[in-house]
Amino acid sequence: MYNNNILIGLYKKKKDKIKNIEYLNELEKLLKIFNGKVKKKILQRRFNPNNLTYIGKGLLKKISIYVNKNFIDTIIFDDELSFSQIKNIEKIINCIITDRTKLILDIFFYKAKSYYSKLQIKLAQYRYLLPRLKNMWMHLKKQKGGIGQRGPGEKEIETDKRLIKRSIFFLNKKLKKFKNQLIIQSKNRINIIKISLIGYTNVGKTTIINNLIDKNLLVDNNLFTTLDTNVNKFYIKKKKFIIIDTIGFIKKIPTQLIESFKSTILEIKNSNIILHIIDITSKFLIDKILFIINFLKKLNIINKIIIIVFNKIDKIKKFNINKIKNLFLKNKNIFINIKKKYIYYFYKKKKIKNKFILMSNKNKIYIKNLKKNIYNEYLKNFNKIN
Ligand SMILES: Nc1nc2c(ncn2[C@@H]2O[C@H](COP(=O)(O)OP(=O)(O)OP(=O)(O)O)[C@@H](O)[C@H]2O)c(=O)[nH]1
Ligand SMILES: [Mg+2]
Repeated sequence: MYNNNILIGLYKKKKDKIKNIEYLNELEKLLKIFNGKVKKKILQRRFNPNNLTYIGKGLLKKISIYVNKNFIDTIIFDDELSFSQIKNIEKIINCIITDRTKLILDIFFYKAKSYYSKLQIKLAQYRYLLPRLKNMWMHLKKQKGGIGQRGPGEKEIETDKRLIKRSIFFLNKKLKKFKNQLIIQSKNRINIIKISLIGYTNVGKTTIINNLIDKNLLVDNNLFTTLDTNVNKFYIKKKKFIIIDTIGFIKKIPTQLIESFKSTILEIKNSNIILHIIDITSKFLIDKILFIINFLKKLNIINKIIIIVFNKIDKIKKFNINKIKNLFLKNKNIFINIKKKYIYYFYKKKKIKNKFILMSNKNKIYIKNLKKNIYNEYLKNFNKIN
């Protein structure tokens, strides 16, 4: 599986095409984790996915010929497929049919190291599997024709379903225990300022932490390098801070994962300062910023101090701040005041103001700048604590 792959996605309007090509490029980067090769990327223009086969049957038939000629073992669709879509496509094409969600879950499973992240991922995998098993049962029932008749395989599916439900129950129980431990831990840390780093995967979150506190946490030019929330302490002017590295975001993140990673989210919720890290060189920058802002909104993490950090500025050849400003001007929801170093966005018609800083991990001066900003925020807001 995942050796020779074809990637398939959709786009609605002409203007969406580039963005959707980028999604496929992202899938290609994800496959690198398994050393998988991409033999073909296909984008079809349609308003909605076909209920039965996601893309049109004609195109599927063409792909089928290509699959047989080029030893393709897996086709990955950019959106989550239903059980019946997979079954229908499998009738036309002779290889493994899967989707972005399954690929991300497989990567998390492959890379998770700590006991608890393994539990969280197991839970996400079972959540992905359960509705599919239910459908598998319906599928067999239809094949058999009669209601009440039990065919071969049904019993096994029933048993699997029961086993999975039981596993979900026990995993939830174990994770609840873990969450309670976290709540106690964070109560014990009430006098310590907690900073969470959040952002898209590969933007440099872990590198920033390594530079700030002289650590040697794993950093790589790959997606999803950090899969365990990392809590580290450090001092600025003898004041103790805790800094938390979190799992990177990705567009179309599987809902099963969000559900399972509640304890990670709790760490973000309990932070006093959030550093929202952005790779200034990434494509569709505003899109990614809005995606994270919306995510925070959904979790009701909105009235926090958020410092937006534009990282990797050493990679921009000629650093042109106005270029960035123009990028923001195009968007009604979010804009930037370069002189005052603020980013604004709207939430329920209320203007939210966040500080921003520009930095690069190649330059210690910027790290000092970051430390200074963190400390200033602390002084402004947490004098009461002491
Ligand atoms: N040029 C340049 N590269 C950087 C900078 N900061 C980080 N990087 C590189 O970006 C890549 C990703 O860095 P990480 O720190 O692993 O990124 P991350 O956000 O922790 O990624 P995940 O753990 O996957 O979410 C690495 O190859 C870093 O060396 C920077 O300021 N400039
Ligand atoms: Mg990391």
